[in-house]
Amino acid sequence: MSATEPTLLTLQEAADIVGCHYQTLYRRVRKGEVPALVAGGSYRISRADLDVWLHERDATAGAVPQRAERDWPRQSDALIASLITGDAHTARQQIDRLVGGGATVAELCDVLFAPVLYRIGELWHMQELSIADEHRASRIIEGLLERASSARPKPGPRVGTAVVATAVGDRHSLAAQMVAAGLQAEGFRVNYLGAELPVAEILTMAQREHADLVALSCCVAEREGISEAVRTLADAGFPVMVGGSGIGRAEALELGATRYGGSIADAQTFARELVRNKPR
Ligand code: B12
Repeated sequence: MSATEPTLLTLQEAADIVGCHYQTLYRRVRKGEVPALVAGGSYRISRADLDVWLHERDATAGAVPQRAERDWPRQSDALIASLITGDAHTARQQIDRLVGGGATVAELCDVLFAPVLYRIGELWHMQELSIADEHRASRIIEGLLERASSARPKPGPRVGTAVVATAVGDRHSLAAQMVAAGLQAEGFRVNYLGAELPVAEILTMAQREHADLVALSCCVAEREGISEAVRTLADAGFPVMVGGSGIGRAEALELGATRYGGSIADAQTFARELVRNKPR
């Protein structure tokens, strides 16, 4: 290669540098967040572009997980193996070890649980896992998330109140549960409402609890529920944060969201900003 030729990395090579699973990077590339080009039928990322992206990412103090010291791809493989066999006990032990070693809730969600769920989805799509296998795996992850989230509660008074849900038409509660766990780890009092809630119910809860923030997760292409929810909550004056694999930044902002987040770390960054700017 000549000195002027850019170094092009495969997704796996770039993911190793970032310290995330290659599927996480793949998702960011697909969303246009990480610049990439297609060569020989697969994505390539220039080393220079990756360095710029990493620099910007790290400069936004915790906006996405810092480079992991842990071997997350290996952790993902181990967790997938436990989930596929329905071995909740081994999965719990793995999470206890990670939490004991200092892994944060955001890290677990963004670099372990989410990539593992995408993989489960792929296996399901390829009919290598049944619907029952997928349901069992989702249920085990719900339990792991609860466990990780209650392991190290943030001490001190609550810094704010949040309402977290998915809109009508979206049954994917797990991503919302991750947001709830992430905000709780930031010291928020979280009213987690689960999936598919009519907007009138979300609004009433937000008003009654004097919510500082409403977070909505969206994992589907269906738009009626999320559009109505964002519009109604924003019109009522609540900061509305939207995220999830079903929606991108531009669309979320167009619907009227105050902020878009692509990760649990993003949710936490916005929550911290809200607290900093809260009138005393
Ligand atoms: C598990 C699963 C289910 C479970 C959900 C269990 C549960 N309790 O959540 C069940 C079985 C219920 C289910 C049902 C269906 N599902 Co489904 N499901 C999945 C699967 C495998 C994983 C979803 C998940 O939890 N992902 C992990 C989350 C955490 O990832 P994420 O959304 O990217 O979230 C991360 C960030 O985006 C961010 N984030 C997320 N939300 C928010 C919010 C805020 C505010 C912020 C800041 C950040 C943030 O943080 C997270 C962590 O990093 C996906 C596959 C996939 N590729 O995701 C399909 C998938 C989402 N399902 C899909 C479909 C089609 C369905 C069904 C229609 C299937 C059917 N024919 O019945 C139904 C019903 C859908 C409905 N109406 O809601 C499609 C959606 C396609 C689309 N664009 O519409 C997918 C993508 C699978 C596919 N490739 O076709 N599903």
